[in-house]
Amino acid sequence: MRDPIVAVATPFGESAVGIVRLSGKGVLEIARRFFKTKAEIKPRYAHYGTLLDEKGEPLDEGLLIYYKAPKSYTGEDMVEISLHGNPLILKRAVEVFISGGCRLAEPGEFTKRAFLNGKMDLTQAEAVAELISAKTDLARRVALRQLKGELSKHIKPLRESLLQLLAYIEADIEFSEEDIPTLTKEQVVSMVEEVISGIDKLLRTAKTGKFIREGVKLAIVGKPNVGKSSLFNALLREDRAIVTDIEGTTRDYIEETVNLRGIPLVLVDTAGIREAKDPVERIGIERTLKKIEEADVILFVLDGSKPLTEEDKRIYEQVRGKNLIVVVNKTDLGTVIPLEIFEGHSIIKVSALKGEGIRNLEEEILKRAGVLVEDGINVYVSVRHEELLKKAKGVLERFLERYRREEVSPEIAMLDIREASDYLGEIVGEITTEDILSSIFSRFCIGK
Ligand SMILES: Nc1nc2c(ncn2[C@@H]2O[C@H](COP(=O)(O)OP(=O)(O)O)[C@@H](O)[C@H]2O)c(=O)[nH]1
Ligand SMILES: [Mg+2]
Repeated sequence: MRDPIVAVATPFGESAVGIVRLSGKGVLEIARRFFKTKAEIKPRYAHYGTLLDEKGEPLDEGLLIYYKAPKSYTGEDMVEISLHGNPLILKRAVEVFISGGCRLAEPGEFTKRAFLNGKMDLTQAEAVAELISAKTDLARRVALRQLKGELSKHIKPLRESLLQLLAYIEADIEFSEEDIPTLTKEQVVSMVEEVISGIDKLLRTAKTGKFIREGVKLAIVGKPNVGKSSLFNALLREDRAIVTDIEGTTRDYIEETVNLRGIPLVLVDTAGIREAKDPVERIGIERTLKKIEEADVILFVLDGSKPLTEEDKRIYEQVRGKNLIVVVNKTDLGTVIPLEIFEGHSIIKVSALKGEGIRNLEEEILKRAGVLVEDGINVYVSVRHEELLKKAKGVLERFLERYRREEVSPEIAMLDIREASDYLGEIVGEITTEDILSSIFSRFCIGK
């Protein structure tokens, strides 16, 4: 068991209850010194008692639960004490346990220990952080499935296949003189191809995975007065941005997030792009251009009730190469604008003022972003997983190409297959280094 650590597990602020948790060697003895109960402390029972400070003065009263290793979150002896949720009390309680021999836990250290003690694999540990930070119900469901090991269930068989292949090749090298069953060339190729196709299936979830976790970034652009802020408000279903008929009302961008069927839409209402003399507006326009760069989808808004202007065309030239939806607004005033030049783009007609066509637009946004929610697969890989999957796939493809041309010796084949299987192992944490772990767990907060 590792050295005893302590941290507050609940958020800072006044609340009904606040929890201090301890994990590691000797935590029960440390807790007993300061927490006085009538009865003997038994594992998995709630014990009412009084927490004393370093001088033996009562600090608070609360409930203590002891979890005996290995049946605890971290796999070590753990103690959780529920006190009144006052930050002062919780801070003092931590100090008391530090005086008793604990040290303050690092960010994510409880979960890191759970991983190191084999209570969960790396994808599950990552899911803990995602479950806590999930912003939509879909994000929560995805995180929970990953926490239950669903992603590992997809990764591990792929790695197993590669390890099996490795064993065959190894046997081939060692016993090449003897008469033992080996794989035919076709069998090797089909095994590797199957692994690649399994990897592809997971890779296809990466984009949606990123959207579920981070949201789809949308920039609303167009010349002044076409109704960008009105559209922003209509999508938010809230009057957030200021709408007037004065050009240049929105001088800086405004950003808000709305939940669209489980996908966070990060909406950016931008300042109209135009030649501005006002320095404030000019800065706003520069910042707008940056938001356009970062956007996954751009809503290019036109006033459909008026003819197209040079200004519209100029803005169109700036954004036409991007992932674009042409939004023809103010349909309640009739549509006179010519749309031929936008052929090839999605065109959606709306009235931001009346809220018409907004649902259509939402559907189109998900489609243009490439969100893929139900596809028979119920896991969505993260950016870290995606990188490793791509590396594994790259190695396997290079291997196959040379293997087909009979350019690989069994020794080289072993190196390639081993490399690919190590990348997959890194996803679930069967292969890890201290660097990998600290980059993952440092993103957690203290007490997790
Ligand atoms: N009739 C009508 N007027 C609209 C519509 N959308 C916006 N407007 C009006 O157009 C003007 C400019 O709107 P605003 O959203 O501030 O445009 P922005 O400068 O592009 O942000 C305001 O007077 C809005 O009320 C619409 O769909 N129909
Ligand atoms: Mg505006």
